[in-house]
Amino acid sequence: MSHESTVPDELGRPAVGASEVPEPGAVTIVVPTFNESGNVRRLLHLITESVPARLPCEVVFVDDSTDDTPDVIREAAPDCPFPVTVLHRDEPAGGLGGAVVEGMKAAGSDWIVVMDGDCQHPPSLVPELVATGERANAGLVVASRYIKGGSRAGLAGSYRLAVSRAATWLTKALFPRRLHGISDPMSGFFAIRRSEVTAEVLKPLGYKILLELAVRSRPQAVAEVPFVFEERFAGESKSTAQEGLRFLRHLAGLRTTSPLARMVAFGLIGLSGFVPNLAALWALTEAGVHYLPAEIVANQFGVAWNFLLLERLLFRDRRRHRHWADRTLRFGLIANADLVLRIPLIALLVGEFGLTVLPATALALVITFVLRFAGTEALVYLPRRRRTARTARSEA
Ligand SMILES: Nc1nc2c(ncn2[C@@H]2O[C@H](COP(=O)(O)OP(=O)(O)O)[C@@H](O)[C@H]2O)c(=O)[nH]1
Ligand SMILES: [Mg+2]
Repeated sequence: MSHESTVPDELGRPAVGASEVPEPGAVTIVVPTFNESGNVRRLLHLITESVPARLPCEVVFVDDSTDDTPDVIREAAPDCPFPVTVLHRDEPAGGLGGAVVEGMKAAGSDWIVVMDGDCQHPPSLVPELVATGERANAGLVVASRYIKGGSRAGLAGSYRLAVSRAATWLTKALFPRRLHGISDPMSGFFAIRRSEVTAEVLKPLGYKILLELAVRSRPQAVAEVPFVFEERFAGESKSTAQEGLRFLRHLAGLRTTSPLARMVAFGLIGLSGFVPNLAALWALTEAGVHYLPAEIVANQFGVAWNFLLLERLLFRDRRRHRHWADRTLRFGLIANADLVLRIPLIALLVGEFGLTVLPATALALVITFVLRFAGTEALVYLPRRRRTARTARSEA
């Protein structure tokens, strides 16, 4: 890898030739930076002090800064006894997660350690993370604030402490199996074997990179090493309340990748739709509307409620395949077809299959629910296959 490359190719990564065989037992330290000019010199100094004597290393900064962070790194690089690369991105695709993916693609060593650029993660731990991975034959080694010997001394204030604790608890509760043995899934400090960095790992990552790695493509063996989360050396944290909301949405997205989990979420949202439906029914009948038209109108309130929640929570990332008016119309039709279909279906179950009314109604509810879910997935939010062909034709 070149000593310094500031212009990545069009895929945003430097060319890594076949001749560049990674050194065995070496580490690539990937550092995402956003306006860390006050920290990077000290970080490189700390790495110089504690890593190369114990483990051959290179450092790859993936930088989205608007300040002079890349210049400061370039000035400090010649003093380092290891290669330092800066990949500056003018278009910071994917933010922090995108930056880590770029760094992993550029890494040339057997091991990759991801760490923050603000000196909250002690570089002296880098050789130990890798050594632990080698010893335990693990694919992933997490630096944890939550096991004996670790702490969150640097989390400024009880508010951030409480938020961090609640987020960790919620995350562990949502993924008990996948995160088994990972006490600190929100840690931004971890080592991963390059052989574990598959195409699945390199899919765009969101905000909490480690969490996503563990949930989506968890390596077979995982080890942990305690660490003390230090105070930030200089500058300000980029974490905001907005990032917190993004994280919650992200968590919902991760949790609902399997069709079964999505169906459960779809059902829960559907159940919540009873509230606006019944409220509207009550208001309309109170206002003197006959109950039959009131039922039909009230149903639209439930449908609208469900649609809004589904759009915001469940199908957030799949909205782009169709225009919003198209999605609204299709969803409205599917949701109302359900009402029209249910009575004939109950009649069929009772008349043809000899069920009594209650089981027939229950079965019809289940069948129409599954049909509604499948219909919504397939007819409202599935990518349209012929779309590219059609666009290409219309552009030609
Ligand atoms: N490349 C890149 N790095 C980022 C971005 N956002 C944050 N970072 C870096 O990610 C690391 C952690 O961010 P920080 O603000 O310290 O988060 P905190 O430790 O949770 O307060 C730091 O090195 C930041 O400079 C981003 O959008 N792009
Ligand atoms: Mg920080």
